[in-house]
Amino acid sequence: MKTPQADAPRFESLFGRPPKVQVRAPGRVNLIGEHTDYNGGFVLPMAIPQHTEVHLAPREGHTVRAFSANLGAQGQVDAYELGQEKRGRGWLDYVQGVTHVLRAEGHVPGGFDLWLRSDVPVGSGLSSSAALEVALLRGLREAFGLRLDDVQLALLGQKVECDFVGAPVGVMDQMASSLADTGAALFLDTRSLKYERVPLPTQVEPIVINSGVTHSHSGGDYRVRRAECERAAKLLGVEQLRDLPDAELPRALALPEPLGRRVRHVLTENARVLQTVRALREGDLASLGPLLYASHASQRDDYEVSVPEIDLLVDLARAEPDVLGARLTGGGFGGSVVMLARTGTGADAAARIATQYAKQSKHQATVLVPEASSGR
Ligand code: GAF
Repeated sequence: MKTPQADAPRFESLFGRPPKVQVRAPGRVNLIGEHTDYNGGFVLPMAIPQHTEVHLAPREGHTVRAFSANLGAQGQVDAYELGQEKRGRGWLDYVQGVTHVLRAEGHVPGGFDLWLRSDVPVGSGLSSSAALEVALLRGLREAFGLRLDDVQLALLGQKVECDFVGAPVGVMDQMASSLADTGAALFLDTRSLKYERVPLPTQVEPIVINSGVTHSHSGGDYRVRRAECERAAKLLGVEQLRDLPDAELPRALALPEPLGRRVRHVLTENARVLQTVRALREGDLASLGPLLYASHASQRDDYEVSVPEIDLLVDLARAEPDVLGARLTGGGFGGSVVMLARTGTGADAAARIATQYAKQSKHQATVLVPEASSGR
């Protein structure tokens, strides 16, 4: 989807009546814990202010009519029949995927009219698709009285990706969109789905910068990483890499390249999440930066999901005295970096980093958090 267009028609003018339900769901930034979720490990995401907004009203029959305000005045109302969802229609696949999965799981929404808009940039590593899935599921839950709690809702969102869209993702993004907020990180055990909100110490603030290099998880690279982890787990005789004790790392490193390095990333990244949670709880600011930088190095060298533009943003962050640490966030192969800065310094540091980035790369960076500096 493109960025929201101010000239887009509203729900009332498209459908001739007001919406019955208006809900939203945020994108997320992952502070640390990357590519651990599909290995049964730990993650630490936060919600970001950017979100997807859904306006919706039930209608008689089984037709869904949907409009994306991100397409502006040029956009058109698309339609399909419940039970006849077919992938291959761009952003509408997420809507079709939600109704397909709901019905497959025994929840039966009727037809509805839908208007949506999102300011979570697509392909930025900030979960624009999870925000859409969770916002729509929230809207349908409210409009049709579906009996779903917030965790079940997140699991359905993940199923939309895996079973309909064709992106074999873990559960982090939908859990974050469904359960996280902007003031605290969501410490999630992706195996048990137990979670806890861990507030950031008041002395630090997150910064999120989008590199402008886009990615897609239904593409090959993410799938290949996931398959490598599954293969390594099988060769090592564990169900998931989460089950491999650290003492077994030498055995993993003897596997054919690059499996050992993939395992090393997952084991060390899980440990870094636990150390970050401890540092946040204890207000141990000195430990946070090295953990973020170590995570980035592991993603770049062992997991090989970074790109030169993202490495450049992380290097520029190192030159900023008030930035404690920085790393690639999200699935990788482009997307965004997350940084932690001393509170009150983030916006200026981000602006300087973006300026340098524009000079040294072919891309424009967008500062998304702190939100005031995004110029919206
Ligand atoms: C993407 C996926 F959707 C998540 O499930 C997770 O694997 C992440 O990449 C990497 O940590 O956002």
